[in-house]
Amino acid sequence: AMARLTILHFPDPRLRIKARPLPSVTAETRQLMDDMLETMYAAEGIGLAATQVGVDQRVLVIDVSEGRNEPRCYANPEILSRDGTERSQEGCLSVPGYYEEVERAEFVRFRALDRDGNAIEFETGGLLAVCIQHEIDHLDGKLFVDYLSDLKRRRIRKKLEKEQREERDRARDSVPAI
Ligand code: QAP
Ligand code: CO
Repeated sequence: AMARLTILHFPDPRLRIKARPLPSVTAETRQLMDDMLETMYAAEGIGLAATQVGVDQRVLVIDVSEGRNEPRCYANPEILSRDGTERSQEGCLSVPGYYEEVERAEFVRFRALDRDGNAIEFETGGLLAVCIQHEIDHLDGKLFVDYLSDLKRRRIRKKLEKEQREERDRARDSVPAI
């Protein structure tokens, strides 16, 4: 059975942990991939890295298809080469409600292990290339807000901290006092 995981929000310090490579893809890895897919689809995202759900492993899931029926699961992802540059609007499930322009490589040559543990390699562009770069950044403890000005990043952090405080207080107030 699949389970929905909790997505960490910026500026949670766990988002800064550099994830560790997997020795191999096991049944446990596949369970994590499935849980991450369920979590990503429920949140209406196109990509999710294990770091975002507090798991210190180099695993990511992506679905950039229109029908949201082409799940991609990767372990130990690597960018072998990059070509060109492109600016596009990005968001992040760990930075809810904020979208900003980020510059990335336009094309990437990509290598990873798939859900079955087989080595795969391909070159891609467009949204998939942007998403791969964004998600690998997560595994290295990096967020898209790190590419913005200090002023923009600080504003986003302050607003999200306020929202998180308010959410925590609401949750506490809904528990009957002893
Ligand atoms: C990364 O991001 C990405 O703020 C994946 O309220 C984004 O799935 C790669 C989301 C853009 C390439 C281009 C964000 C959902 C989803 C939000 C996401 C939100 C609800 C972000
Ligand atoms: Co993200």
